[in-house]
Amino acid sequence: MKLASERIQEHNKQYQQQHQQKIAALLPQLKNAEAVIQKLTDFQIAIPSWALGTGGTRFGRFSGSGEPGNLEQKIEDVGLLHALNRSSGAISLHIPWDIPGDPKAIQELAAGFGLRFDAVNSNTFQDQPGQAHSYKFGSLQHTDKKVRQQAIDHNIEVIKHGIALGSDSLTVWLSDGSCFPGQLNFRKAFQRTLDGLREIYAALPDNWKMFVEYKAFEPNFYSMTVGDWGQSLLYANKLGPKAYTLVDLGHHLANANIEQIVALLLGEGKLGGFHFNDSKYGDDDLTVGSINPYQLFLIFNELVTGMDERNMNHARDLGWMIDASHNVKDPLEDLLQSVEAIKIAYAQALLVDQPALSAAQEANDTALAQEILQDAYRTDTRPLVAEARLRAGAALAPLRLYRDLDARGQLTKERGSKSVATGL
Ligand code: PSV
Ligand code: MN
Repeated sequence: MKLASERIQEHNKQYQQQHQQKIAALLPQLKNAEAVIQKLTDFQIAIPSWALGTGGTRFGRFSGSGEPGNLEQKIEDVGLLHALNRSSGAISLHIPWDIPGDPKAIQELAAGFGLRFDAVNSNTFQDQPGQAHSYKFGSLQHTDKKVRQQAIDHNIEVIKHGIALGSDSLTVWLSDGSCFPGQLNFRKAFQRTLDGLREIYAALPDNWKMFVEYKAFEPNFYSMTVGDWGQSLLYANKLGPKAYTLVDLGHHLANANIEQIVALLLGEGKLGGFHFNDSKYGDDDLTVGSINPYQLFLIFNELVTGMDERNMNHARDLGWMIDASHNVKDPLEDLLQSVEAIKIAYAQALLVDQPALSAAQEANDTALAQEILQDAYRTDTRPLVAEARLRAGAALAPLRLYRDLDARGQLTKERGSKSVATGL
């Protein structure tokens, strides 16, 4: 479904006056509004190809309608999101869920929507039909060399798909681990995994990055071989300068201080990328910002200061991606909400008076430090985010326009009510 720019202009005309009032009230309160708006315009968040259909839990999946049935349709969906918000200018593919048949044609299709290809993701956490060896007892950690080799070969294959699409990073998430004490020799599992990652690392083109994603639990509930940021950092440090840790917000034990983890990884120059989502109990894959927006803001505060200290480009130097599963909401609506929540938190973090915060910290003025942070957090940054969208030619209220267009109805007419997307 293509969205004509006239339709966006028509929508913006309708909400222009309301928006002008809000932005006019906010701007005089801010010192750096123009710089913030520019940063918001530049900041793009990649959409995972597996989040465009309805997800599920192990108890079932209640599919929606008009879901994308192939990679082309997934790209069209991300194109629609990007037309609405001009903030979702990249797509991340999971192989083999989304193998591009004709990479050149796929790249052209994506470019037509203004999209590039973000990190490619390998999958050694499921057995595929016809696969020679099973990953039931792990992939890179496996006791059998043949299984490990199969997992290495798969990752190298994924890199090749990525090269053909113009991607420049590989995300490796391993579900390897154990379910019961005694099942696994931890040190051997670590060493085998490291050896496998080294072979994959050796196949990376010079300009590529490898992201090592960690997860504390699931599917193995006793130990995970890349279970936390410490383990991921160990691998990344041993692998070399192209390897980084990837933080998925849902992959921590409850109440983990993620902002501190982010600060330290950035300080070490080893934070590579992000998977945004939110959770109440575990890896619930809920819409980012829907449960704990303050934590999201605190994370962004560390990201902004940490990146600034290292002279990093906020938009380009880390991989930004959503990784969520949409069980009850329309996935496209959920993704619009996710991007909005990320940008609101980013804008709030850009408003923190960093010199004042730093002075309060040095003076051990705890109350003042909290005031400074919360002052920024309690600023309604939505008009700034909307202004950035307006200037980029996107919709002032993307979700409202999506509904006014009856986009899901249109997609259902085109694709039918029973199409089920590959992925989660
Ligand atoms: C695992 O829970 C994960 O976060 C990894 O990023 C996977 O690639 C993705 O979800 C899809 O299952
Ligand atoms: Mn993830």
